[in-house]
Amino acid sequence: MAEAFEPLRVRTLFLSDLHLGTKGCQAGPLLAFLKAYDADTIYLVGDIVDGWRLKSGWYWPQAHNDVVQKLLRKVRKGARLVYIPGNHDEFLRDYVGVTLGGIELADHALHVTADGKRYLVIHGDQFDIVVRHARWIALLGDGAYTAALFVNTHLNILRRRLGLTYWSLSAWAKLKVKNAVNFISRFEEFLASEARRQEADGVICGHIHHAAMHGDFGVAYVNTGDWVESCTAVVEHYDGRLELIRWTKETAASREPLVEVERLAEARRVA
Ligand SMILES: [Mn+2]
Repeated sequence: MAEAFEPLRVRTLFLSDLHLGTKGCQAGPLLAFLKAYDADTIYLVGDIVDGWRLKSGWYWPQAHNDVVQKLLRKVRKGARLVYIPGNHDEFLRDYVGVTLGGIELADHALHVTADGKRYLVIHGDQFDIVVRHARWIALLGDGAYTAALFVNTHLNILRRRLGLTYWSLSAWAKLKVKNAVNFISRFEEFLASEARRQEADGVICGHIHHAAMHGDFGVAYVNTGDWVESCTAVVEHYDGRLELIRWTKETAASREPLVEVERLAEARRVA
């Protein structure tokens, strides 16, 4: 069905939070999406394979294999694939800097769009502690920010060594529903400020399973969302325009993949 029409070719494809290896992963719609889009460069922005879940019980149906095969086929056909591990696939962080079977593993990346905008591409879990303790860190200043980033990384390495599960900001925020909106905007604000710190025009991240594209915090904030709940992805067209795509049954059926077009708000660069 979906194979009957040519995939739409885009310059770049950004996907995150697929959580392959869990029952939550919507592999069917994801496969349909991957058939509908082809890209020169593909960024996998973390939590692609859920290592934490796999450890406590193997769940790997054929559909999950199909997704992996589809991605590898794109690489064989010439696509550049950059895999930026997240907290659920952090076992891959040991291989950062390595190229495995044509797949580049990186901690984060700097992507330059066709129109010359520079984007920091990063999963985002690195900021969990910073976001959670934002008030204290603001009071304590710059050193506290760097310290919190350090603690965040090392605390989770320690938890992994102790065989504990990853402490997840997004899961925690969801439990505290009335605060969730607060956490989302704080996360967005920190990611935006990190982009500014690295002198980028914006950030493209994942982690909190909340797709978004705006310039509310001075630089462009782009979150690819996830393939557990929302089935969203971000594409860059050949003119450098970024688009957030929400893949629905209707999109797949209509053969017109671009349902929801959210123009990137012109980022107000803070001088
Ligand atoms: Mn994550």
